[in-house]
This record gives sequence, C-alpha cells and structure tokens, in this order.
Amino acid sequence: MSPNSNFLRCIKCEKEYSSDEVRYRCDCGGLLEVRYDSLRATKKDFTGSGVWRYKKLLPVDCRVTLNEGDTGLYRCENLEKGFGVKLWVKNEGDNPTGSFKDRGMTVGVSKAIQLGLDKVACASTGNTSASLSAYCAKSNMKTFVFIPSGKIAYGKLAQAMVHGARIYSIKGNFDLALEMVNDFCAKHGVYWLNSINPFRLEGQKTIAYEVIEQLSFKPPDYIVLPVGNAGNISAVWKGLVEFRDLGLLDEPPKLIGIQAEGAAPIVNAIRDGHFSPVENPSTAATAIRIGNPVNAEKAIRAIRESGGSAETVTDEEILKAQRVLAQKEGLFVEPASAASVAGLLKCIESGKIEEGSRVICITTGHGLKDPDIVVERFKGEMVEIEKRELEILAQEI
Ligand code: AN7
Repeated sequence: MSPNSNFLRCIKCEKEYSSDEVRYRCDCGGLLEVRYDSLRATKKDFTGSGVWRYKKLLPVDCRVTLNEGDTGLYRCENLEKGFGVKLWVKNEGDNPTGSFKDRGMTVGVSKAIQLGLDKVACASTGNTSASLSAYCAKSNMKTFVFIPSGKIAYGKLAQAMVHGARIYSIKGNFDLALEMVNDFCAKHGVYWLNSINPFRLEGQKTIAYEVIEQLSFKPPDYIVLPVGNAGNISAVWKGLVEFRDLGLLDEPPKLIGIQAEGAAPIVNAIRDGHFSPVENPSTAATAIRIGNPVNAEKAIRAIRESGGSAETVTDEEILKAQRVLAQKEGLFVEPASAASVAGLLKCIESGKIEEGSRVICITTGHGLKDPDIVVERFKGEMVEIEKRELEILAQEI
C-alpha cells in the first residue's frame, strides 16, 4: 500500500481509474493525472533530502533511489547586471544522471516495482533514456529505449549504453519513436515510462516544491523553462498548485515555456488558440527537437492557468546563452537548458517580463551531455604549441 492512497483522473472528462491498473490514457483519449484521496502536509513533514523529502506528497514508497533532487539554486549576480531582474538558476544538471528526468524516474521506476513489473521502455531524445537505464540497472530491470537515429547527443547515448539498455535506433524523429514505443509496450506488456506516465510527473513536480523551499516560501514572479514533450512544465505547475492548496504558497509564479524556433508547437498553440503538431521539427538543441508533444494539453493549461506565456528562441540565441551562462556564472548546461536563459532575455526585451521581477530559470540538463556542440565552436581558437614556443605566449598575457 502506498503511503498516500491515490487514483488516476482524466484531465478532460474527469473519469477515474485505480492506480493499480496499468493505463496511460483515459478511454476518451484524455491525459491522466495522479490525484490523492487527501493530500496533507505541513513544512514540518518535509524531512530527509531530495525528492523523497516530499514523500507525504508522493504516490508510492521509495523502491529505488540514486539520491536525486536537492539540486542547486544559483543566484546569478553577474547576469543580473545586464538583465535588470533578480535571477536564480535551478540547475537540474546536478542530478545523478545529469538531468531532471531522475526526479521522475525514481518515482516512475518505484511504481513499476510496486506493480510487480520487470520490463520498461521509453522513447527519448537522450536524457530520458539515460535516466531510465540507470534506475533500471539499479533495480535489475530490462530496459528498452527507442531513439531517433543520429539525433541524440553522445553523452546521453553513452549513458544508456553503459547502463545496459537495449537500444533501438529509429529511422525517423522522436515523434515516430514515441508512436513505436507506445505500440511496443501495449503488445509486449512492457511498462511505458515516457512523461505520458503520470507517476513520472509526480516525481518531477518536486522541482517546484524545492524551488519554493529554497526561496524560504517567498515565490518568484516567473519560472522560465524549456519545453519539449511538455511533461516538465505540467509537473512544475502541479507542484505549485498543490503547495498553494496546502496553504504553503499564496500566489504561484507565472510559467513561461521556451521552445526552439524550429520545434515550437506549444508556442504556436498559445499564440493561435489551437494546437497542431509541427512536422519535421528541427533545432541544434536535440533534447527538445519534438514536434508533437504528448503532454500538450496539460502544458497549455498550465501556462494559461498560471497567467504565463510561451516564447521561441533561435539556435543562435540558445548557443549564445549557453556560453554566457558558462562564462559569467560558471554553469555549463546543455543547449536545451540554455534555451531558458535565451528565452528570459527575449522576454525582458519584449516587456513580457518586467524589470525588477524575481525570476527562476530551470536549466534541465548538464553541459557535458553534449560536448560536441561546444568543441565544434571553440576548437579553432585552441593554440597548439611546443615547449620552445612558450616565450611567444608572453605577448598574450
Ligand atoms: C535537457 O529525453 O524528451 O518538456 O526524451 O532533455 O518535459 O519533455 C527530453 C526533454 C528539456 C524537455 N530539457 O522537457 C527525452 C526528452 C532537457 C531535456 C526537456 C528535455 P519536457
């Protein structure tokens, strides 16, 4: 029995299902979320560290952990000078496999164990597969990952490989890989751990809890984060709403979702009032190269209910923000993560974020996941020398 009895509820028609049932969508096709018979916690209940500090607000007992969560909140005083806002970066690259996905997997894989399953699968632009593979290695489960061929960063691929996942490289993009893994799981009784799985999002909502606690319950005005399959922004909003309903937060921050210009279906939906997938999504930020986000409906609701918005950034803006964060704040984040900082800058310029606001940018993954993109840019500036040439360097000092 889980500590908090819970069930699944459709966000569209509100039909309810038992959480002992393996199910990813409502009969009506709507997305499901985890709901609790009674969700109760006070500040005193938050003890221990990381994701499981919030066990009173989670749907399963901890069955597998790699010490996820407790990521740093970094005040960015050097960037603030130019930006005119108060800025913190919540650096999810501090997690055990280097991305926020670990928060979801500790809960999602614990759920799989509770259900008595031993085979799991996901489609991935990289980080989900890296994280799932690590948690399943630890819990002795068989892992199947479906990745878009040639379109995932090497650091992430190396992680899935070394943790022993069975890797299927798909001739096509992430959206096709997701369709395929859906069929694969249904046919073979394999547990599906993409963010359509609402138990994963329960782990990820702890980003919001942690940020609010780290700011001593004085919430920021905005949380800016990258959006791909759109699970994380939905999870962050769920966490904020729960804290509000528990009386731990007066007014939740506004959420601003950032997408790459070539893969921006959520931004289009917020602007146009209706969702349609983007065919052939493209961006150098491979983590968020997603045209048909499975959680679109949850994410669009989250952005609207929070009073926030969405914005696109170009690849050039993303890579520039990555360098600025590394060179002014000492934080090396992967391109998708830097999209949050690039997006913040754009929102400040357009007046979407007012001067003097308190802002959190969530940087979702570590820069070492994708070193190639940086080395490509800088290798021409490296100087090869021999010992006898040391004297010449004096001119540079
Ligand atoms: C670094 O790994 O979708 O909007 O398959 O790796 O919750 O999808 C990764 C997504 C942002 C977008 N930043 O989060 C995958 C995958 C990083 C990411 C996102 C991802 P969602």
